[in-house]
Amino acid sequence: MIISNFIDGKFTPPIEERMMDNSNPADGKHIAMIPRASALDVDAAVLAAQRALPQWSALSMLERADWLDKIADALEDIKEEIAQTESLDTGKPISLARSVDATRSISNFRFFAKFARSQEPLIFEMSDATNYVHTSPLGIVGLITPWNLPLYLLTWKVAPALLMGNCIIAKPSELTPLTADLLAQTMQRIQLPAGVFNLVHGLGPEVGQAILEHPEIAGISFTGGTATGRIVARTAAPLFKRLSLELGGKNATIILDDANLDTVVAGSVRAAFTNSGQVCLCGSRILIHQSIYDEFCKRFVEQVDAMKVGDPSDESTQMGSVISIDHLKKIESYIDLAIEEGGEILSGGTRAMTGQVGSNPAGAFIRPTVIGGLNHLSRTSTEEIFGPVVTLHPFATDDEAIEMANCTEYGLAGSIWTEDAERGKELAKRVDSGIVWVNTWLHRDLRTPFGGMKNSGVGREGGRWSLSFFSEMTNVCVKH
Ligand code: TXE
Repeated sequence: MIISNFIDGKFTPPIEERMMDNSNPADGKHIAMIPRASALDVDAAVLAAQRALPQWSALSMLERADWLDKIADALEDIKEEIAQTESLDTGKPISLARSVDATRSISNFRFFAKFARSQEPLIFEMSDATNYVHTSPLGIVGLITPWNLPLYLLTWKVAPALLMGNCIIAKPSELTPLTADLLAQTMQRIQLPAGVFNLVHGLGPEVGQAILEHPEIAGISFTGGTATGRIVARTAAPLFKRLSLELGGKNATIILDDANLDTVVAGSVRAAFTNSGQVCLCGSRILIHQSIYDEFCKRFVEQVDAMKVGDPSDESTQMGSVISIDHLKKIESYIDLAIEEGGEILSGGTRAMTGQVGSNPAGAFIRPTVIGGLNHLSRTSTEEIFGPVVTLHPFATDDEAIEMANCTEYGLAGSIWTEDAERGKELAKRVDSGIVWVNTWLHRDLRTPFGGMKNSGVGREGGRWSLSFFSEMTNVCVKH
């Protein structure tokens, strides 16, 4: 398979003709050649976007909402292909690719279309004047996305950006370019006006950097690692670009003394190991009240030991591979570090795996890993590993749990488990994170603000926060 950029409504090879390899992390096999594009391709995409902008931005928001529904309908037709492709490109289980990646990519478009139709004009009356808030698009926006939830995170940005009348230059992760290509094919099939959605494939420091630096790109929405987020901020801020940064996390799952262990164990396993722990929201530190620590550990380890790791295409697989052998080595280096820091491996810790694909040494498989006995301030317990590794820590009081939850540089998400919802709700306000779930995890209402505090990011997306990120506002005050 050979993938091209999508610029001005056409699939075009990179101007400098450089290509690179894309492979399946579950078996190391080649899948596709993809463009290693350059700043020249970004320039071409920006020119196409500039030509498309006047007509696209002149449509009403409701007309653009109809386009979002058209995109959703067309993605619905290829839903199974999206799931299969995402599973192949990322090594995630097909069941997860269906239920999360394919389903939510479509619902991102549906949600923003419906949300647009519920918007009321913003009008503020004074005794002697009326204020009308007029929104216009930012213009051309750059969307840079990671490999863990490739189409899901891209469409989360594409849908509101289109709705508000912007034209897009998108760059998916070079590790997982395939479903973005399916999205481009979809845009072509439904005849979205040429130049409104452009896709440029390539490396972060090349194409990504060119997007950040391009003077005609007015806003950047970035999801990725905190270290890359720093580069994005450093490059884009002096150009006064609008910036949204969704970065890493090291989220705490807090289990209070009154929690119901039957539901908590399954919930915390899911929070820890969904997508091989490669979700920025994953609960990778589990803080447990000391009165139930031993019982929780026993039951948690039993469930983790029983998890089926293996062939992503097998319907019964619970955990597939991680994203690459390089990433696997990074995860293993953290397991070595944990042992150096005095930790005890309670489950996993090895490449051992089950299933046919797993037996291929080129597959990036690792068992879900549980580590006890570490200080909560150790490096393993505070740095983002972004893999299937959790650390367990006992605490004595609610205050201590909060202090431990807030002890990292991150502040993205967390969950609190208790039979007393009111107690959970009050405690949640003391967790320095953008999102806290009580007795659940990754339960998303797309109207709510999504984003992080501290080094987990800048700004919020979701619902009206996405609409305002992707638009400029003019307040028109008319004297009576
Ligand atoms: O992400 P990068 P990587 C974390 C996780 C992971 C680490 C590194 O800890 O181990 O980040 O992962 C593009 N200018 N998360 O290296 O580099 C890049 O091409 C512009 C957390 O894969 O941040 C890709 O499209 N763009 C996370 C995107 O940035 C640049 C999800 C993200 O890649 C660029 C993924 C540059 N100079 C990793 N350099 C989350 N929070 O969900 C790279 N890119």
